[in-house]
Amino acid sequence: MMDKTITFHDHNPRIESLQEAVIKGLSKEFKSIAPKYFYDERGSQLFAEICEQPEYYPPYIERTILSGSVDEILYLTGTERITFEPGAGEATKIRLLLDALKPSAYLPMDISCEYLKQAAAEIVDEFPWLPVHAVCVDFTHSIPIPNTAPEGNRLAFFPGSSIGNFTPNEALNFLSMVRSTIGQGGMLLIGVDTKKEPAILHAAYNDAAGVTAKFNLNLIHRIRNETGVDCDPENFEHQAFYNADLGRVEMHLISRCEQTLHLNGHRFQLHEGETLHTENSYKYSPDEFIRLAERAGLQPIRHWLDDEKLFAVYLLQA
Ligand code: AVJ
Repeated sequence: MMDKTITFHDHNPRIESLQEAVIKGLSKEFKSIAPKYFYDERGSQLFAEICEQPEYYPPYIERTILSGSVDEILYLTGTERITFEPGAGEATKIRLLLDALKPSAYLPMDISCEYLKQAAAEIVDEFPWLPVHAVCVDFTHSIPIPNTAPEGNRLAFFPGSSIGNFTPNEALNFLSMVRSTIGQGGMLLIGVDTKKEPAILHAAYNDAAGVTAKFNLNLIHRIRNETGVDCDPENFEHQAFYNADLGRVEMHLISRCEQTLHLNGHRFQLHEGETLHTENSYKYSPDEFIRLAERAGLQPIRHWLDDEKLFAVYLLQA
C-alpha cells in the first residue's frame, strides 16, 4: 500500500534516446556526448563508487560542511519551508538537514522515476512526519511545484556541485529559473566545487583505483549494448584534465586507434588520438560564483568553506 504521505507527480520527461545522442554527438566536428548518458544503472553504481574514492573529495567535504553548519543554516532559513531538490537522485544529503529544518514538505525531483520512487519511499520511512511530493521531471526544462504542496516560503537544495555540469551561461539560466520558482524571500542552498591546485583536481578525476575511468568507459559499453554500434571499450582510453583557461575539468574518451563506427547507415570515423568529449565540470571561486548568483537575481546570505577551501556551500536569497 502506498504511504499516505507520498504523492507522485509525473511530468513524463522526454528522454532523448542514446541512439539520437550518439548520432548527433558523433556527427559534430568535435565529437561529444552529454554527461547525463553516464547514468544507466551501472553508471549510477559507478558514480556512487567514485564518491567513496579518497581522491574524490567533494561528497565528503560537502557533507562535513553541511553537518557543521546545520545550526547556522537553521538560524538563517527558519523551519517549515517547502523544500525541493532538483536532480535529487538518492536524496542522501538532504537527510543531514531534515530533522533540523523541519520542512512542511519535501519535493525530490528527478528525471528517473524509478529511482525517485525508491528514494521517496526511503525518506518517508526514515522521516514519517514529512509529507513527500516526488516530481518526475527534467529539471533543466522546468521546476514544477505541485499545487497540492503546501503554500509558504520555499527552499531549493542543489548539492554536489551538479551545477558544474552546466556551462556558465546554462548555470545562469538555471539559477534564474530557481529564482523564479522560489519567489521573493525564497532561498537556495547550493554546493559548488571551488577552483584549486590542478593537481588536486587531476587526482579527483583520475583516482588510483580507476573507478572514474570505468565510469567514463561505461558509456562505450552502453553504446555497444543499447545501440548496436560495434564499438570496443578496449579501443578507448579515459582522459581527465583541468582546463585552466575555461575553469573546468574535462573528461574525454580518446580513440586508441583509427576506427569506424557504424549506426543505422551512418559511418563515424575516429582517428587515433581523437577525443569524444563526455563531461565538463566547472569550478568557481567564491567571488565568481557569487557574481553569477547575483546576475540571476540571488543575493548571497552566507557561504561556508572547509579549511582547505576545497568546496563551498552557499545560501542565497531571492
Ligand atoms: C556529479 C557532475 C558533480 O563533475 O564532479 C565525478 C561527476 N564525473 N567524477 C563532477 C563526476 C567524474 C560530478 N558531478
